[in-house]
Amino acid sequence: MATDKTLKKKQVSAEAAPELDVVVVGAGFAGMFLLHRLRGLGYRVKVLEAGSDVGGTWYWNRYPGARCDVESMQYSYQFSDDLQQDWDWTERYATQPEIIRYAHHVADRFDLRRDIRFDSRVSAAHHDDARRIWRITTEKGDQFTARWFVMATGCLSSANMPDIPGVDDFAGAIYHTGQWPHDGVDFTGKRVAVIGTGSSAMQSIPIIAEQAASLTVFQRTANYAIPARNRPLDPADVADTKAHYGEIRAEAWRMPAGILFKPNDVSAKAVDDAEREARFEHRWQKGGLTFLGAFNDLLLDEESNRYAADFVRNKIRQTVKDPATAELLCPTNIIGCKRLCVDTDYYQTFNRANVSLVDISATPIEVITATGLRTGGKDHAFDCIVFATGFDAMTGSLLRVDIRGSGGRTLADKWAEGPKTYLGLMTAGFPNMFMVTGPGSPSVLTNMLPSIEQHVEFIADCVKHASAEGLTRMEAEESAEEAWVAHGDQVAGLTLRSTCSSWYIGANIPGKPRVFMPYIGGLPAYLEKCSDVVAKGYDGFRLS
Ligand code: N01
Repeated sequence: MATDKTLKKKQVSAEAAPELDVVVVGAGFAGMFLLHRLRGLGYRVKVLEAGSDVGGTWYWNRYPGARCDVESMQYSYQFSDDLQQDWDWTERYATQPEIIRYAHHVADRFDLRRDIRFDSRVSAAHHDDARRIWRITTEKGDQFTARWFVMATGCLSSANMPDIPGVDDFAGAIYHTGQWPHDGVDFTGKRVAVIGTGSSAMQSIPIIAEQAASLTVFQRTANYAIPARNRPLDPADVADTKAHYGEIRAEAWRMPAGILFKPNDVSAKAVDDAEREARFEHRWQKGGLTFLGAFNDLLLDEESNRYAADFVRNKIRQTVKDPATAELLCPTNIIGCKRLCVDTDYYQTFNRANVSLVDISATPIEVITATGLRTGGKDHAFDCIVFATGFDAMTGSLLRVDIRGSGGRTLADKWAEGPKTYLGLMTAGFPNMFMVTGPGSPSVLTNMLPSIEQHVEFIADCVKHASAEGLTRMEAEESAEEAWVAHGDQVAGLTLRSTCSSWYIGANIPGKPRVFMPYIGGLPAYLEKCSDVVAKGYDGFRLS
């Protein structure tokens, strides 16, 4: 016979039952895999996506030349061996159209779209403490309730549109690389301005320059780029990788960035000039981000870093014919402090007669006018302006949703001085809310696909564990969170990466707190910590 207590418990659970087990925000690679994994475990899941189809960052970033700078055979899911055996990448670095085709293939293959609501931007998510549920609202006014709420909104999804006066007065067309029109843009015969010289600019500038009548690049800070040396994949290499995918993936998990490559375990200061040059040259010829693995202390020691920076500056001077332009293109900061770029003919593009560079480091763009823009008191006329000005990284997409946790506290209030999380997965005071690759996790310092998969597996295990134990509330403990944040700050302080004005520390967004956001202790250390947490019964999390 049921006691009063058990009857009361039954009544509470009946009225508390939310319509869904999990609401996921975002149908990029994180949201897609979450849906597949959680649905496979029998949970009722709904994914809410602002775009009209899957793909996340690759859905929005369709600018000319957009491609991934992690090699395609590594920047792909590994949860399904059938999938990784069936799918054929065609180039060393996949283009955005090929990555989108892959995302569509995954959506079709696992029948994902039936549980994704597209064109549904989430505006608010409020936790109901009494019922232990989340109420999620979209901009259209649709409402959902769920026990668990996961923000799978990506690290670089909130486009940063600088607040330059006059944008609405411009008579021509304005584009942002991160919100590119789906039917493309034809720049033929146009006078084009590109603002910014980060990865998106460096990928798009060579292609826009081929089409445009003239292209003017407005540079605030020069950036380092290593040649991609992209090429079609050799079918024999693809077959070999597929035959050894398991071992290759396993080895990549042991690398600090989750990317398989052979780093040199020697200081740049421990070799003579000729050997140093030869090692840099070898990496330069191989191409890609692993240039920074030429020595083991390039991001730890300023002198070693200077050797690498000098090497790249010399390459720029050898490539760009006009000495004044070459000098402007030579970065002066620590190489690898801002995210290293990977390019195809970026520096060569400045040898074209229709391309010019304007240094705005000391003279910011004052105003956008009807006919162009003004900087340093000089007017420049354009038909199109391309903002390649990046993103409100890591926290932007989380904070633009009105998220309220326990007691109605807003996430914006909690993070007023910078994001605080436990493992980049949860933040104390926001029960049953997870983030995928949130601030405080290795995320953007790693190959995003494996990092996403690890978070999805962790989250799915939490949900499974809680339901198996009859628990309805899980949250990070404040003390565990504080210790993790302090550890993150401490390891960030050990590297040169935290020393410049990068988006890693929020420096690109006026007024944003300056905090090094990703966890820089390396993927293996992070994985070990996560395993340890689980082995100790979700140490640092409170379950009830
Ligand atoms: O953005 P960015 P992005 N006036 O922030 C300038 C990933 N990604 O879209 O350096 C004038 O790097 C700004 O100048 P400064 C990758 O992780 C990956 O290019 O702040 N200029 C900078 O030059 C990458 O790091 C791929 O002084 C202004 C540029 O705009 C991240 O996305 C491809 C300005 C912004 O550069 C972001 O890259 C593309 C202003 N008011 C992107 N505001 C892959 O290959 C900003 N700038 C995987």
